[in-house]
This record gives sequence, structure tokens and C-alpha cells, in this order.
Amino acid sequence: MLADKNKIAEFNQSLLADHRRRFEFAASEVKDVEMVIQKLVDFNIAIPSWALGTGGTRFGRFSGAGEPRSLEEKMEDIGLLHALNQSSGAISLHIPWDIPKDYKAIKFLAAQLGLKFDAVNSNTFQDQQDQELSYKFGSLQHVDKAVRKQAIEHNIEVIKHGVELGSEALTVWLSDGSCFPGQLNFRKAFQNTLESLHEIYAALPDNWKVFVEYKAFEPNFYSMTVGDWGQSLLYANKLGPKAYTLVDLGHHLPNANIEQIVALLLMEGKLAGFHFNDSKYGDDDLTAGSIKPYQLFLIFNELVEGMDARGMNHATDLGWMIDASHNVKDPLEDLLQSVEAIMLAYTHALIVDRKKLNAAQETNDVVAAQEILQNTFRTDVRAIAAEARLRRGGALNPLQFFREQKIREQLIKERGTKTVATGL
Ligand SMILES: [Mn+2]
Repeated sequence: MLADKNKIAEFNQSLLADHRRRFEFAASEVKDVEMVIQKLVDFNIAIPSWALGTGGTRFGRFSGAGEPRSLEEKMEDIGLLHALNQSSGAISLHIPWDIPKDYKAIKFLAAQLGLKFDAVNSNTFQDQQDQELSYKFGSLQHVDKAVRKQAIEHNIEVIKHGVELGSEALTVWLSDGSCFPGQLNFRKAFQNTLESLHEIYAALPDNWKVFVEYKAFEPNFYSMTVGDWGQSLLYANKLGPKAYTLVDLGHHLPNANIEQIVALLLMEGKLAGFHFNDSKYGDDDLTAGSIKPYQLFLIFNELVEGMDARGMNHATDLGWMIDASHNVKDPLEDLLQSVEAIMLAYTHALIVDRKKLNAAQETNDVVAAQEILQNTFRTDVRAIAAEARLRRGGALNPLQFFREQKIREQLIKERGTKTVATGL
């Protein structure tokens, strides 16, 4: 189904007077509100094709009704999100869960919905039905060259799909590692992985990047062959200028200082971008900003500072994507919440008084530095984000619109109650 623009306009009209009052107050608190709004208007967060269905855990999956049954329906769902929040104008495909069959038709549908194709994702962490060799003991790290070759060829295949659709990046996340001491020769595993990545790198078109995503643990619990940002950066540096380190917020050991990691990767020009989610314990895949919104703000604070220091374009120079999946919410409502949390963290980062913060840092005024950051974080910027949405033709309150218009109910009518989206 497509969002009805007239209904969005009607809905906005009913909230407009209240919005104007709140926006005027919020704008009066901010130095250059037009600059902030323009940056928000330009900003987009990609939605992965696996986030439209109810996520699974290793224990069970409770599928919601009206889930998308095909790639086309997943794209329609993202089109809906984008129509409502005007900040979700890109899709990230996972191969082989979502293999495009007719490139022309898929590209036509994307253009209709206003969607671009973000990074494509390969999968060598599962065995597929018709697969010859198993990834049980790893893929790019495997002791058997034939398994490595199969995994390399899969990645090259994924690049080919991406080229057809206009993607410009490949994300490689490996579950490679070991579960028990002695299982793996760390050095050989690293060297095999590097050699495999070199072959994948060689297949990248000129304008492409490869994102090397790390994860501290799971599914392997003793060692991961790309386990942290140091290892990822080692690979990226050895591979060359098209290789970058991808930060997934849930892929760290507890209490890791992610904002510092981001600052240093940006400094080195090696930050690929982000997979947003939130967590309490590990890779919990919860809604962005639902557990640690202050951390999300601190990360964005480093991002804005670091991108500005390098003269980067906030909207286009890094990859921004949500990577979350869980059991209890409507996936579309969840994604609306995630995108909103990210936009608010970005807005907060944009309004930090950098001159004052710099001065506080240079004079070791620790108290002032904390005050500057916390005053910013406690400023209500929701009306500013809503104003940016309004100017782009989105809904002033996407979640309220989604519920009032009974969009899920309409999707259930269209698709039925027993639908299961492909993916996790
Ligand atoms: Mn991820």
C-alpha cells in the first residue's frame, strides 16, 4: 500500500497550531535553527530488508500479522516509513534473503517510492539449502581453501547484485571465530581472512567501498576473527583506501566507550558508518535510543565534531543504517521510533555550542564541559525535527498517524494474518 499524501496533509493541519507554538519556543533556544533544519532535511537512514518482519531470537519467533511476503512488499513498507518520516529513503539488501529477480522492475519500484539502494550485505554465517560446502567452521577464515573460495564467490555475487541496483558499498559481517581454546590458530585465521578479503576487494568497482563490520562475540564465544574495531581497522588498513570499519552499536563488550572509538576512526578517515540499535547487555538489537539515549547523543556529538573537522558531508559521506530486530513490537512502529531517536540525537549534536565546549576543554573546566553537553541533551528538540519533516512533506507525528490511520490493519487486510517475512 502507498501512503496517502492528502491524508498526511490533513493530519498535519490538525496538529499545526500546537506544532507552531512548540517550534517557535524550540527555535528561540537554538542559534541557527535554519542550518539545523536543512541538515535534518538532507539526512537519511537506510532500512535493512530484514527489519520489516518481527525478529527472531534463538528461542522463538512470534511473527506479526501483515508482514511483507516479498522484496517488493518490504520495499513498500520502507516507502511507507519514508512517506511518513521523510528520513528513511534507502534500503539495504541482504543476500540471499532478498535476491532481486527483476532488476528493472525493482529499480522502477524504488524510484516510485523515493528509495535508493544502500550497502548490500553478504551472508556467510548460515548455510543455504543448495550450498555445497558448510560454514560451520567459518567462511573467509576457513582452513579449507575450497570453503574460502565459495565464500569469496558469494561476496562477489553480492557485489554484482548491488551494481545492477546502484548500490555503492558491500558490508561484510563474519561470524568466523572459535568457541573453544585451541580450536583456531589466530594468526592463520587472520591471514586467511585477509587473503579472502583481498580477493573480494579486488572485485569492487572503482566507486565502491567495502565495510568490515566487527562483533565482540556470538555466535562464536571464545574468539571472533573480526572481533573489535582494532582488528577491523587492521584489515581495512591492509586492504586499501576503499575499505572501512563499520560500527554496529550492539557489537561491543559491555560498557565500551563507543563515542571514543568513533572519534578515532573518523580521525583516521576509516569510519564506514553505522548500524544503529540499542542494548542493555550484548547484541540485544533493541530500538535505537530506547536504553541509552545519552550515549546515542554522545556518539553523534563525536560524529558531528569529527565530520566537521574533516569537512565531510554529514548526509552522504558515511553509511547510516538501522540494524535491529526483536520480538515484541510492530516492526514499522519500531522503525519509526528508531529513526526518530536517531534524528533527535543528530539534532542535539548539531546544537552543541562547540566554541564553549572547546574553551572548557582547553581550560580543563570539567564542570562546564559536562554542563554544556547535558544542557544540550535536556533541550527539547522534538519540534525542530518535526518541522524538518513537515517541510519535506512528512507527517508531524508519524507514529500517531500510523496508528490513527490503522496502517497495520490495512496491511493485514492486504497480506493476511499468517505472513512471515524472510530473514532472521
Ligand atoms: Mn550490523
